[in-house]
Amino acid sequence: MLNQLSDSLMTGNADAVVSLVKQAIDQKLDPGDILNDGLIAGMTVVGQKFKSHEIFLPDVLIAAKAMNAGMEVLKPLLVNEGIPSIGRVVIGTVQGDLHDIGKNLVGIMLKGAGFEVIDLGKDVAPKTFVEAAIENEAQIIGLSALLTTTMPVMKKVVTLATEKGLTGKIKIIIGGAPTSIDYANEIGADAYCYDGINAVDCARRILGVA
Ligand code: B1M
Repeated sequence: MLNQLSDSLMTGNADAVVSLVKQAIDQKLDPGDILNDGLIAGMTVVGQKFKSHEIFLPDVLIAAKAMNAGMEVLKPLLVNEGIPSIGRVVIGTVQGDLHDIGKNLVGIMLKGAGFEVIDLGKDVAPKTFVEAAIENEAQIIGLSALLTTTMPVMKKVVTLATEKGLTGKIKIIIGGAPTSIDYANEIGADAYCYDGINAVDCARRILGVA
């Protein structure tokens, strides 16, 4: 069933994706497996095919829509509503970057772990991140970038936060396929997180939550 789910995502068949996610849930498959082995597995192949010019941007776009439709169905199982907040995170995809699927997932994982998440969306300017973090008294700013060309915006956020005297008060975590621990160190971010689960670990560690 998860292979069928991946295949439906690759062809951008949102109706089939929604229906298969519902069936997988009904059959008590683990939500993490549905996400990783079904939805993310399919999207990984889409990325590979796009890179090798087997498919084109509109195909990627409809696959992304199907992915979002599937994630909407899965979301309630990944988020525990009503548990007390253990910290506040302002999250967004950096300016110039429209990739928000991974960022959305990270937000879902953080919420599921008990963080309050303020999602600024995609294409977010450095100033907006910093102002939102101050206004909302967030402890963490989470930055996502999927393009090598938008990674430098992360440095701009770190620089602006430093200029505003926020060093040590608000921690900055980064993630997204082209980023790395080395890049986090280079720009002075507080942590690099590999995926949503790792982002939860990073955020917990940063706030000293067991
Ligand atoms: Co684009 N795109 N895209 N794309 N796209 C990539 C990223 C690319 C790698 C494809 C490729 O060439 N193989 C390539 C980037 C190359 C590079 O810079 N090195 C690329 C390109 C080139 C482009 C355009 C420039 C194409 C064009 O116009 N010619 C264009 C740019 C538009 C823009 O942003 N300004 C573009 C557009 C698009 C769509 C709009 C069509 C669509 C995005 C739709 C959307 O997000 N709403 C899209 C998609 C879907 C992809 C791929 C296929 C899939 C991305 C995705 O959603 N993955 C992608 C190829 C790939 O990554 N395999 C590709 C699934 C998601 C769950 O994973 O986003 O990696 P990911 O998130 C992970 C981790 O990275 C991490 O955790 C997440 C969960 O595990 N993570 C964090 C992410 N953020 C984090 C933050 C954290 C912690 C962890 O803490 C705060």
